[in-house]
Amino acid sequence: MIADISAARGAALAQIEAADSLESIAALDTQLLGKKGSIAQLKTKLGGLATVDEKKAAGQAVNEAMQAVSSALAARRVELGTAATAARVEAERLDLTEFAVKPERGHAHLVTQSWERLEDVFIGLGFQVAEGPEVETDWHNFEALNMPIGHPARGEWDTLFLDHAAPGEDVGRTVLRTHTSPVQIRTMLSGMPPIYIVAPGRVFRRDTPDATHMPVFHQIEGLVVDRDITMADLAGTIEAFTKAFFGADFSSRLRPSYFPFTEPSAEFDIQRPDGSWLELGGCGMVHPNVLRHGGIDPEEWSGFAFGFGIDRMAVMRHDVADIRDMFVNDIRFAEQF
Ligand code: FA5
Repeated sequence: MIADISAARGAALAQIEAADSLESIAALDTQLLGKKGSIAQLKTKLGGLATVDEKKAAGQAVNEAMQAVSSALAARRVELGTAATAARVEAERLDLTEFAVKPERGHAHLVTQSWERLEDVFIGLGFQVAEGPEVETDWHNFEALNMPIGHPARGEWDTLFLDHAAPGEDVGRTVLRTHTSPVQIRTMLSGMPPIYIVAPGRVFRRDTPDATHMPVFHQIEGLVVDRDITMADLAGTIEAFTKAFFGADFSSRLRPSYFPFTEPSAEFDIQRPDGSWLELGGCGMVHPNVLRHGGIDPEEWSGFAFGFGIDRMAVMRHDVADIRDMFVNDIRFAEQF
């Protein structure tokens, strides 16, 4: 009898140990401790024992077994309950760490970066930043720049006119500025020399987009008007700018050229450390007629001016094969710079 009780107790404890959920513990509770449970069933056999001592010993063994099973059930219930809670907490956990990670930040477009760096470098060289309107009068864009109506050089700039020609005139009087040079005139008219300004801005031409041309692009203009300004000041300024902007191992050169608003005129190129030359823009000594249109006496003052394409410079500098990539806003392109 004692051996049976001990066997039943052992089997029950093993079942409890093997239970892997709170549901199976609940089932075992009824099954093992209920009236029809294996141990309770042994109780019914106590009456058949021969002696009082035997009955007593067996009764005690049954009670002890019941108690052992009961506390094993309770212990396993706590164990499984803790595991279930932990699993639920893990499953319901909100991952807030993404807010601790810094969100990815964008950055300025290559054109904007170049524009801002150009301003910084010229401010470092003692220039101030000026600006003018994108919608310009024909007078500021051409005439004051020594290109009267009918001047053949007007054809160099494929102009977008905003109004029709008045009767008896060949062209309209309002244009989308074809270059930043009209800011020269506006600056001269708004104050007296000395003038040391740069004017970055958007310009427009009736150019068909291709690998090196856009109908809307950006230029930066420079204008210096002071006493005794010479071509040497122009060359020195271009050289100082080249080294400050591109690096000490870059240099510059001027090549003779023609612009109606400068005399003499030049193209300026920069030389890369590998020896190759890049054509950057135009420059020259401000034409006396332009100074006069700006209300400045060319007998007393002289000056130089320069202008170049910001986008064109940026694509050359970064070896971008097609200038149109600068305007498509493809993130895969933009994020490289
Ligand atoms: C001018 O526009 C003159 N105003 C520059 C100047 C200023 C000369 C002051 C003398 C004194 P040009 O048309 O060459 O010049 O244009 C200057 C630069 O603008 C070019 O060298 C090129 O870098 C850029 N550019 C011209 N057309 C385009 C275009 N369609 N797309 C992109 N960049 C252009």
